[in-house]
Order: sequence, then structure tokens, then C-alpha cells
Amino acid sequence: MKSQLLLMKLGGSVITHKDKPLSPNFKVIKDLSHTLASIQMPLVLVHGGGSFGHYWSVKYKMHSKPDCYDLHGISIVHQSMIALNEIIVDSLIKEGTNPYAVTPSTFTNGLRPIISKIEELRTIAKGGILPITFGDVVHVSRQNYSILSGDSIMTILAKVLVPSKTIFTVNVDGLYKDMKNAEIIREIDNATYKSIEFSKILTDVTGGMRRKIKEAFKIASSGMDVLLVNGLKPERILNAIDGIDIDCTVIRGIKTRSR
Ligand code: IP8
Repeated sequence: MKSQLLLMKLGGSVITHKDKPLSPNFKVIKDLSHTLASIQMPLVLVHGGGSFGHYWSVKYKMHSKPDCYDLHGISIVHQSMIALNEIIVDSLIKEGTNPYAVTPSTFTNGLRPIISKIEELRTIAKGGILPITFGDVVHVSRQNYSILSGDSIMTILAKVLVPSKTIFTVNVDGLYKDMKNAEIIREIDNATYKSIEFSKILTDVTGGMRRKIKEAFKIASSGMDVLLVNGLKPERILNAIDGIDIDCTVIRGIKTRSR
């Protein structure tokens, strides 16, 4: 059953200047924090790596595939995500929310969810705390580590929490049909999804959209609608929560027949 809970990801391209290493977008972080402070519903937040985690992951050749990566790289990538998280948490506190940062390794075992720890995030969110986690490098097994993206974390959390609303904020208005006319796809169903040429999309929109859509579809396959909303226009987030029609892309929840 869906619970009164909002699950939201702050995209790395929204909260950082993605083309400038290690540069947070302080203005956007402040505006988003201000907006999030006005949300009445219990909220669980995830954020991406942007020019922090991705910058170092590339330098140390780390990917979302478990492997024996450079040990120094593991520390540097993790620490860069802690640093970005701290900036966001500080901003959220200044704007009057009560964030509580949790690394993904507190609710995952390797890449698998720890259901009881995820349920705990719901409990603390309902009590007025704002749990916030982030894409990170995680230990998988033996000496193998992996990058666990915030998008995958969204799926892990959504499958357990079954939120009433799931929002991915991005730095564009949604998924573009055609960049020339900046026309967005307002709604994607299974048939549209299959017809999308992802290679085209990859060249058309900021990186990571392909995986985002893939994760959004995994979430939608459990019957939940997923929204891609422009995080650079925070008022849209509030409208989306209120069910007001906004420019965004909706990935429709696929209702499976109950047995
Ligand atoms: O930006 C990536 O998270 P994402 C996190 O959500 C790291 O893909 C460490 C690169």
C-alpha cells in the first residue's frame, strides 16, 4: 500500500556545476532547501554526485560494476560525497529542516536492501526528521567495491517504502522528444519506452538520463508514477506534490493484475 511519503532525488546536475570539478551550485542548493522546508509531507531525500563523486570516480576509473578499485580512490570518492552531502545538509538546516544524513551502506548489504533499515527511514521521516542519503562507493564483497548511483538507490528505497510520490529532479524540463524544438515527452508508458531511441537521448540531454529512465521504469513497474521535474525551477516541485499540472515527464506506474 502506498504511504503518505515523498521520495525525491536531487540530481547531481542540479546541485553542482557538472562541468566544473568540485563546484556546488550554492544558489540552487539554497533555493531547493528553502522549497523543501515548506513541504508538509514526510520526505526521504537522495542526492547525486555531480562534479564531486563523478569527477573522482572518473579519475580513479571506478564504475557501477563491483571490482577491486584503487583503495585511495575509494576513500577519495566516498569523502567527496560526504563533503557534498555536508554542504546540502548545512543548507537544509539553515532553511529550517531537520536533515539526518545516512550513507547508503547503513541500509544496503553489498547492493542488496536491508529492509528493516529502510523501514527505519520511513519511521524517522514520519517523526519529522528528513533522512538524506546519496550515491556513493560501497563495499560489495571481499575487496570488491562498486559505485552505487543515487538513481539505483531511488529504486531500492521506492520498492520498500512505496512512496505516494517519487520525484527525480533534473536540470531540464523532462525527457526531450526533440531537442531542436525543446519538446518534452509528457508521459511515457511501456510502449513509448520501448520506442525511445536512447542513443539519441544520450546525445540530446545531459548524461545519466538513460539510467534515470531505466530506474524510473523499475519503480513504475511496481505501480508507482515517477516524475522527472526541473529542479532549477523549485516551484514545480511544490506544484507536482499538489498534483498541479506542470511541465515535466511522468513515467506511469504499470498496474499489474493482483493474483
Ligand atoms: O550521481 C553517483 O551518484 P549519481 C555517486 O546519482 C558517485 O549517479 C560516487 C559517483
